[in-house]
Amino acid sequence: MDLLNYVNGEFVKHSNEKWMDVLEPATGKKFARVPLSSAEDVDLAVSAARMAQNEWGMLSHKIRAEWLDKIADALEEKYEDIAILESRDTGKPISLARSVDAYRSVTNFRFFAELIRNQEEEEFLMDDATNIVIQKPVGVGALITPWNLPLYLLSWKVAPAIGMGNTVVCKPSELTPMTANLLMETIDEVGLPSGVVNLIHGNGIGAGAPLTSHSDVNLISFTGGTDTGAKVAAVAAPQFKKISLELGGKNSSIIFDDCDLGKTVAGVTRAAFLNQGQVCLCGSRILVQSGIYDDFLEKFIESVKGMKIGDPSDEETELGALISPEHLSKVESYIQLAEEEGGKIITGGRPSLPKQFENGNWLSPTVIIGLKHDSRCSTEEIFGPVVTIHSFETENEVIEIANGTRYGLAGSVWTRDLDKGNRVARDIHTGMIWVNTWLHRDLRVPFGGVKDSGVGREGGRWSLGFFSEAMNICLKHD
Ligand code: TXE
Repeated sequence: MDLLNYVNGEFVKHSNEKWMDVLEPATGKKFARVPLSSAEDVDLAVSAARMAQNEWGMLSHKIRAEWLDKIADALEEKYEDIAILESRDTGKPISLARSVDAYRSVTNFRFFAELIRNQEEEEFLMDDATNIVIQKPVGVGALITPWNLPLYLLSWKVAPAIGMGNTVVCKPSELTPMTANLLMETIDEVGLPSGVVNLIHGNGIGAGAPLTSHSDVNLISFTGGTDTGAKVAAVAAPQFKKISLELGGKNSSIIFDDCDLGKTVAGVTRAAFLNQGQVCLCGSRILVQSGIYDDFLEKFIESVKGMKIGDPSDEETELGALISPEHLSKVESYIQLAEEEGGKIITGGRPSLPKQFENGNWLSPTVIIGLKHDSRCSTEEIFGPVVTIHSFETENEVIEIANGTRYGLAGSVWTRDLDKGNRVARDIHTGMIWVNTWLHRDLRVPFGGVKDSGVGREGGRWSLGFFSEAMNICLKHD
């Protein structure tokens, strides 16, 4: 299947003859081709978005919210298609593609429809004047997404962006273009006005960079690696574009000796290895209070070894393949580094799987102990099924360890004492902390990180604020 770009309400070929094979991470088999578009294609898409923006921006919040509902309804019809396609394109287990990717993609559109429908102008009254604050569209938005949660993250951006009156050009990862294509087919089917949502396939150099640097792009919402985020910011800043960056993470799971050990082992295993550890929120540094270290380690290893790895289309599978051979070798290079840094690998390595998977990107969940908490492996983002485990004595010590990386995205604290959980959370320099849970998501709360995990917040009213320009009109009374 040769994918096409989606520009001004039409599926169109890109302007050159450059393509990239789309491979199944589980088998290495080619199953589609994605266009490697260029600046020329990007320019057409931005022009289409620009042409459509004025009329789209003048519609009421209510009308635009109805369009979001229409897209949600149409996506819901394709729930199983989304799950199957996302699982095939990313290598993640079908159960995860259903419960996380398909579920959240529909929910994102529904959630923002509801939130935007009920948006009202704000008033601030003075004795002699009335201040009215309105939220105007920013203009044309560039939405750039990564390969780990393709439709989940694309829908997270498209829904509030167009809901607030902007028009957009989407640029999904070249590694996982399939469900972005399904979203365009859906948008086309519901008859969304042409030019409101456009999509250009391609890689960072050929399509991503021309899009972020385009003079007619007013806003960029980017999710991806920290290094790439820095490049995007460097291009956007001098042009004063509005920018939101959701970047990498190296999140700590902090386990106190008064935790519920059974629940904690299950929760920390899920936080460590969901989506093969390829989620920026994953808990890849496990910090255990010394009193329960041995007990936790024994139960955690048992839990990890019990995870079913293999065929992503098997309902029972808990761990699928990594996204690409290049990413697999990046992750394995960190495991090698861990040994050089004095770490001990308790479990891991290449799994033995049926022949049909021999060309897939497979790695068993890997647990490393004995590393210093400031070693490279326990402070740099590995973004695979690899965790390092460290012990600590006191609350102050673990807060210092948890804050000892360049990142500040998320983390979790496990203790029966919620006051302690709440207290410790406040001293951790991240955008989010879960206490006795992980990835428990209320879409109304702010999502994003500090330090090298990014800039800005999306989610709930924070998305509405980012995807609009607040304006104050002050009416002086006679
Ligand atoms: O991200 P990239 P990738 C981290 C994780 C992973 C690393 C690379 O560490 O190893 O990022 O993953 C487009 N201008 N996360 O390759 O390279 C690119 O085509 C504009 C964390 O997915 O940052 C893709 O669409 N765009 C992250 C998108 O940017 C450019 C989830 C992301 O690509 C560009 C995934 C450029 N110069 C990876 N270069 C999270 N926080 O969830 C590339 N792109």
